[in-house]
Amino acid sequence: QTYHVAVVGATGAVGEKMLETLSKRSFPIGKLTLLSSKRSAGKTLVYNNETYEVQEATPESFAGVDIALFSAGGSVSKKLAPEAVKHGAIVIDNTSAFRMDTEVPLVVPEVNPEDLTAHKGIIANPNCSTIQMVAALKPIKERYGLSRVIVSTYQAVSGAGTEAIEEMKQQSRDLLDGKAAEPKILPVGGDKKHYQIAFNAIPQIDVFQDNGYTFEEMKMINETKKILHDEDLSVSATCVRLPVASGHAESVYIETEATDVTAEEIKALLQTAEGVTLQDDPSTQTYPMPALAEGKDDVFVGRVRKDPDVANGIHLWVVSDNLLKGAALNSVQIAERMIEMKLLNS
Ligand code: 11C
Repeated sequence: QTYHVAVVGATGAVGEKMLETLSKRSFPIGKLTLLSSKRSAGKTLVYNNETYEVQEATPESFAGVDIALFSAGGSVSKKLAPEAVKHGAIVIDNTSAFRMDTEVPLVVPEVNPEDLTAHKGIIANPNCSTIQMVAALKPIKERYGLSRVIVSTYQAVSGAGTEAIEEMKQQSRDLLDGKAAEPKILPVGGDKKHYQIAFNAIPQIDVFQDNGYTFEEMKMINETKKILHDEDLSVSATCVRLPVASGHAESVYIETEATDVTAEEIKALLQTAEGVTLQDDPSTQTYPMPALAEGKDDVFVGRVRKDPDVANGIHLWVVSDNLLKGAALNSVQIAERMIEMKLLNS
């Protein structure tokens, strides 16, 4: 059986990775429709050696579509995802538009695939920084219980789109040439101030909320609780943008419910966890890094060690390609899992 797949936001950073991922995994596509905003419509893209013209996404674009992968920004999803569902499509939405909607499952297939059964047409793909963290934490929570998570992120500019990658490169060239950097986009396109990202670290991803946290930090807090089905879990986040093109890194401090867990036990557990690769050997300086994770599917975990003072405290370093497991790959894996679970119209 094959499916009519639509990619909304096909020309963006995640859209490009979605096409690569669908092709690489030989997703059973019978028909492919590539959609975008009016601005990018008319561009051509190649999929499996065939050239496709990208069309402007409208409600009518979804006639006959089985699976619509959305990654064109929250406002496009809010407007068009319900239209796609009306036309009978299953929507897998990579934006934050519906993630906290109680009617919408928020899914990482290795973590909470069972939530897919409750879908009403839209399934939300979590934020990239949340996905890689919960993939590492789920097996630990299951075996040892989890009471607290404190995460600090080191996030790549590709999370803010292709223009942000270009901004980082241009600023780097300008500064090395002795010219001034010209910040235009980061930290947030529409915010009042912009700061240099080249040779810098910016402790702001997305806009500030009234509680002093940024929206990215609140996404990590709220999405983690929803995906792990644990509203009582204490979660706090500090999200920082670094001049790295691809691959988010996270320093994660956790407290388990069990008090006698060793770092070796956590490592042994993660060694066999689905979608996780342990890279942890101080004697050979082995640990995950964004440059090693780029282009790879897994979530990489290393630097596992006990807190020196807190009996149930453990530190982890978690790295993954934010455009793959953090976005495109997770969306495609959701579609694959729905096929396996017979949750798609046949
Ligand atoms: C970033 N995590 O790195 C963001 C990008 O809610 O899907 C993903 C935004 C989202 O800037």
